[in-house]
Amino acid sequence: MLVLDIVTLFPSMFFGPLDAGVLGRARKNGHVAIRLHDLRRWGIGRQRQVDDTPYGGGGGMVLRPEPLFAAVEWIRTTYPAGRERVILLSPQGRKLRHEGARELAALERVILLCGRYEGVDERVREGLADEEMSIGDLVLTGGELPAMMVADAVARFIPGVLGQSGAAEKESFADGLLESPYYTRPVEFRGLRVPDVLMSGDHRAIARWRAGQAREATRSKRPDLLDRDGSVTRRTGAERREE
Ligand code: 4HQ
Repeated sequence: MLVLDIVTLFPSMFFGPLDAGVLGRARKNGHVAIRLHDLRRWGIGRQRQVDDTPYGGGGGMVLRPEPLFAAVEWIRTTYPAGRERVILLSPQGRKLRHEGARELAALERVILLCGRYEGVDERVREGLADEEMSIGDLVLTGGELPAMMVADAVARFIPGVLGQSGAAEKESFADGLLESPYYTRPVEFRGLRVPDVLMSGDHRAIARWRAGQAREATRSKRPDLLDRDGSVTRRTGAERREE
């Protein structure tokens, strides 16, 4: 079982989103455990202070290092774990991707640190986090929503979390292409028909059609996933642009 220890100033943000659907069921079934830790608990002094003004000026507030270090140390002492990783959610991090989520799912424990305000004291990066992870090139008000995205994406890779459909579905993304379109009943809706091939019962023809649709969807919507010759190599956008 994978354990996610999430350190945050806003634990209540996680109530609800993690309880519903596939992730909620995975937690109930014991495939994944999520523990929330209120950073305020390790705040400094009578005010339980967790933030302060940045040295050198510039305005805004920065999370102090001590509460974050104390939180991680408390988690480690209270719940010892073997293979673990400490991840700081930050726009400076490596982008969260399918493969990255798969990697994390193989660990015993992941500690997710959610920042707020202008960010965290640099010493958290230097001496506490094993890596930084970003959910995309945009700025959010905190690391909580990104942490939920990590939790959701990682849970899908834990055996038993997805049913039979899941195994096949992972396969289809593993080829690096977008998925082909899906249709269900009715056969005709407001003049739009389900492609005949899908109702032909010819499984080889259906597989061929789907492969062609997947390639075409990828070419038109996400050409960045393809090489110049139209082939798929599993590389990041940055790696591809460097060529
Ligand atoms: N943050 N991917 C937390 C992000 C972010 C992202 C901005 C992280 C604010 C305090 N996190 N700081 N993008 O926008 O992970």
